[in-house]
Formats: sequence, C-alpha cells, structure tokens
Amino acid sequence: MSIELSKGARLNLSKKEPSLKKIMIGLGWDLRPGNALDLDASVFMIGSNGKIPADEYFVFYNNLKSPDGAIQHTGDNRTGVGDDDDEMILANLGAINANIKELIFIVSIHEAQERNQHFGLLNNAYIRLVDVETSREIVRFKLDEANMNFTDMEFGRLKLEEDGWHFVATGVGASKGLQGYVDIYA
Ligand SMILES: [Ca+2]
Ligand SMILES: [Ca+2]
Repeated sequence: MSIELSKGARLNLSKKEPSLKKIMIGLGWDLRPGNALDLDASVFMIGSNGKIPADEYFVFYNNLKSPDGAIQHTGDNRTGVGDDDDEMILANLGAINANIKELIFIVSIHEAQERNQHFGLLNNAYIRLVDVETSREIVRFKLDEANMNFTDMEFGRLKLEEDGWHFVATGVGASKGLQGYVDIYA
C-alpha cells in the first residue's frame, strides 16, 4: 500500500522496503485551463560536504545521466499533458557513487519569473516514488496549498543513514529558480 506523506514526514526505505533496488521518481502535473507551464524535475547528488562532487552530479533536462550511471532523467516534458507521470527520474540505489550521501529533488517552473507563473496555476501536482521492479508506488507527496505562491520547491530528499536510505518529504517552497539551487549545491 502506498503511503501519503505530509510535509516533514520521513520513511526508512531500507527497513520498510528491504528488497528495493531501483526506484522511479515521478513528477506529475496538470494545468488550469488557459495556462501553459513547463515544470522541471531535477536532482542534486550531494556529498558529505553538502555539495555536488562535480557538475555532472546535478541531473536535469540538460544533463540526463549522472557519471556513476545511477540516476537517469527520462527527458524534459514541457506541457504536463496526460494523467500519468509527466517527468521521470530513475535511480539505481546500488549504483550510486559511494561519496554521495544525499539526493535532493527539486521541482521548478521553467522561466517562472519571465512568464510571471507560480504553482497556483497547477492542478494535481505530485511527486511519487515507485519500486521499478514491481511497479508498486511506495510514497506519494502532493503539492499543498501552502506552496501555491512559490515557483520552485524542494520536494524531498533521499538520505543515506547508517541503516540505509531514508526518504524525507521536505516540501520547502521558494522562488529562487533552478539557478538558486545550483548556487547553493554546486
Ligand atoms: Ca519540463
Ligand atoms: Ca499531467
């Protein structure tokens, strides 16, 4: 059964899902009528110093694969049309570079400032984690009302602890653009 997480909730994946090896992070959104908006999913793969070890450990629409091969972005979706996941990131947990301690998942509106857009234009926005081998959804996290005025958001983190990978639904909205996160983690 899938668990719906609320902001700040934490899930010990290695304990709850001991057989989990490959996960799919799916981002879905629909638009309120009359709007055109491009949402982007990105991942920062962070080392113990809080930074990405090299530029290529920032996986996004212009860099679809991490150097260790563990993270694969399936490509940019610019419309959100359709009911299923609109952007997908595949993660092979066992292949992640041993220096990586945390994966930070960011969702941002492309050119939000230029287009004067924010999350309030979206319907049904969510992020979810799926076990690739069984297609079973493990967790789902919906965009909540409190974030409607923002243009980007840290949706969640996968953190490597002593007892394995934990997923934390951080849900921190902001309006700094994708570059704002690059400035922090690169
Ligand atoms: Ca996109
Ligand atoms: Ca959609």
